[in-house]
Amino acid sequence: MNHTTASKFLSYVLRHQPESIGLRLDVEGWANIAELIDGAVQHGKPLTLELIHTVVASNDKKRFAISPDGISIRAVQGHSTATVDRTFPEMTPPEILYHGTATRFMDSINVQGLIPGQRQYVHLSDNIDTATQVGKRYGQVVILQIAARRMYEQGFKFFQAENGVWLVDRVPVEFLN
Ligand code: HQG
Repeated sequence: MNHTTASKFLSYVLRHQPESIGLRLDVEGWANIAELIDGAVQHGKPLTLELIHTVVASNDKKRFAISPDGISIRAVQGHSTATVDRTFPEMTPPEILYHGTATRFMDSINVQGLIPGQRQYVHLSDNIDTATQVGKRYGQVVILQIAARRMYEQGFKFFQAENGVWLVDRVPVEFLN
């Protein structure tokens, strides 16, 4: 398994489908690393401890974290599996946050605002570069400016994951620009 394959596999089992390899995640998203490796190997994915450590250390977006005792691993955000309900620190957002999306979603977004889709939160970033990378995955990119501070002042809760990604339940149309 090369790095990219291993990273995608970790995203898949630690965010979306742990049951695909018989893995259990706790409510904070933690998986036992030994169980993860066993489950992977039993399902034909030759994952090793060394590969896991390399992927975690070199991951561009710091998607994964290993517990201080080295026993467990989790994805820091991006979950869709209902077994995980992480607590994130609630934070005061900056004036503006960004969301990158694709032109083909805009008709719907202009009616519904931003909704989480399969994931548990709408993901926002504090910089246009990241938002551009995120939006490009789905087609012709559109960068939306979110009046985050105004939302916060009106009672919306904002959370920030350890890797800097901002999370909110939804963004109504009136806060989009
Ligand atoms: C769009 C990746 C229609 C939304 C990224 C997005 C991110 C709507 C798509 C993280 C909509 C959901 C999350 C509405 C939102 N109508 N479409 N009302 N509201 N959408 O992948 O934010 O690389 O679940 O704009 O880097 O793109 O995996 O969310 O295009 O940080 O670590 O529905 O995933 O991180 O797509 O990406 P996603 P996202 P990783």
